[in-house]
Amino acid sequence: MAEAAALKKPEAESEDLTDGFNLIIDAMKLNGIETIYGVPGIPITDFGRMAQAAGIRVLSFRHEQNAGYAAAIAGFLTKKPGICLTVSAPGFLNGLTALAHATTNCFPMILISGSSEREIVDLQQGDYEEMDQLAVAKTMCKAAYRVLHAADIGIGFARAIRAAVSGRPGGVYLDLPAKLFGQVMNAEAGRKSLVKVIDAAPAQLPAPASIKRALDVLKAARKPLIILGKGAAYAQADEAIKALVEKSGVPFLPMSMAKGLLPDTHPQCAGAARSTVLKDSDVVMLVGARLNWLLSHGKGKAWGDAPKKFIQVDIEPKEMDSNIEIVAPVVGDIGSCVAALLDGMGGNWTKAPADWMGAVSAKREENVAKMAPRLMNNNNPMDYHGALGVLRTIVKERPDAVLVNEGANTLDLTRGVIDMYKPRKRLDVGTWGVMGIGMGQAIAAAIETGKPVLAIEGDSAFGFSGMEVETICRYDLPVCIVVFNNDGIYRGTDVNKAGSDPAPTVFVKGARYDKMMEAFGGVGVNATTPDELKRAVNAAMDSGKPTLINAVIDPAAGSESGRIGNLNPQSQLKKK
Ligand code: ADP
Ligand code: TPW
Ligand code: MG
Repeated sequence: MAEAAALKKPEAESEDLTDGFNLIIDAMKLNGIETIYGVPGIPITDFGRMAQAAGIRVLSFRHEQNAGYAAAIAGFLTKKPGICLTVSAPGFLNGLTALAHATTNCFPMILISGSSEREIVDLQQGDYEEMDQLAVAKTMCKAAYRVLHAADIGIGFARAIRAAVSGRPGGVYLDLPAKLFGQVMNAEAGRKSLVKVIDAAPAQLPAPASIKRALDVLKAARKPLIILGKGAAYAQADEAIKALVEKSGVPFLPMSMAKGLLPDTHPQCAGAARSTVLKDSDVVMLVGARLNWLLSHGKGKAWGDAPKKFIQVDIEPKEMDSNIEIVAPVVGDIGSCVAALLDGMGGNWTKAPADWMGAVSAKREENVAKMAPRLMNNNNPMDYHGALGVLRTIVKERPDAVLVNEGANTLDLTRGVIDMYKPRKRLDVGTWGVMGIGMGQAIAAAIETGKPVLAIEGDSAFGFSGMEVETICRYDLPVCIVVFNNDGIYRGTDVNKAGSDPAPTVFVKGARYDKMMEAFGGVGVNATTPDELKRAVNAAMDSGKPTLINAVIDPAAGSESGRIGNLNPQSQLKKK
């Protein structure tokens, strides 16, 4: 039937017509999609122009991967699917990394890609940018769809939106062949074919028995711990989560992107006592956090010898027992689950033992005190702690700013040093520890939140998306990039013992990344001391002008792979 409608010839000159271009735009607008991140080209150039003319914000990037990372993080920030739009084969492939990243991180995103003629692609006759994109995408995302007929555009978008945001959010691929855009159909029939998605991510209520089971386990705990993950940040159930933490009196540990969900300065925050709480706790309640490598799979040295029971709150039932036994699975959306837990706790819940919270606080104070003098150092050349000491204060004074962060030492030390005060203000490399998210995230954060962005970038990390400084200048976004320039990956001190090529981990010594920003009309600053850094960042945050500060860091200050050097395989052969 859809086919018949699509192929129907216009009956008379006067018939009111629409086409694929317009129906796609209408389907997006009907569903509140206001922004597209992408790169133009055949077959989507005109579509981008028309979408812009129709009031959709179309942000044009320099590389699809960065547009994809922007869309992925827009999904995290808004709970609506972030849209990335690419051209066929190579553009599609450039966007695919970000689609896989979105799926891995449980961010809702739709990668929309134009594609070549099906008849030619399927016979492998060598069309322009030929590729069976749908088949390639399928393994990288939660769902993948192709729309062949204009009359199916409405349903195609409805399916893509639902797949992206319902249940465990993730990446969706939507394949739009070139021919679809120009397909003409009756305007009234077209209008009727569109679908406004009702309740795209329906609440998923936990079973009452699962709530009782979880509370029984929690009640019996002597040393309970709550771990908040980025799923909890995504859920936007901020007040309920705060109430759960405070009512229970349980120390909480935020995963990287959950920092700020409750302030890192909250009296129950165990961020600065991480190893102690992992080792000594007896009951651990995971809320929107997976027991993957980032939590040592819930076992081994990091978790100590004390026997532990795990409660897990997650929307994905298959996540339970993924690494170790979960004695109290609570399956549902976090908002509903936390509300049910609070309800079950009633009016006179006994808080977690005070001596446990006291021991955690003592450890935390001890660690904070140990770190304090390092953050005030004025070493020349500047080291990570000296630089981060001033950035930490700036973030404290500007809690609404969004912090984007990637690198190795630059990532691990920033995460540890800089306290966050509000939910969803820290964006970073996520589950994969991927380099390259920086500029895409910075751009999307500025666009989606309207707040200033501070991107703290390793010099290697920055290089993966550095060309987008032009995009930042073009759209005049309030983004301040600080490149921690230590001349390389981990350290700038490696030497090649066998020849004249530089060692694989080092870059041009004394490079001036600030000049890249100046090339496009932004502000560039070279900062060699914490004082210079502080002045430059404050000026950037006040002015809102695109700024890049080349923060010169001692090339010898970092360590191999930052905090995760232990994951590097070691040769068992004796070194010669
Ligand atoms: P982190 O890296 O911060 O530990 P993960 O990405 O490993 O976080 O885990 C996030 C978890 O949150 C995923 O298992 C996902 O299924 C879950 N999740 C995401 N959104 C929701 C939601 N609205 N309700 C419940 N669980 C959610
Ligand atoms: C897509 C491997 C992990 S961290 C890193 C690389 C290349 C860069 C570290 O250097 P940087 O930080 O940013 O200068 P610093 O402060 O330690 O010097 N490719 C991808 N992702 C990852 N994670 C890598 C490579 C890697
Ligand atoms: Mg570096």
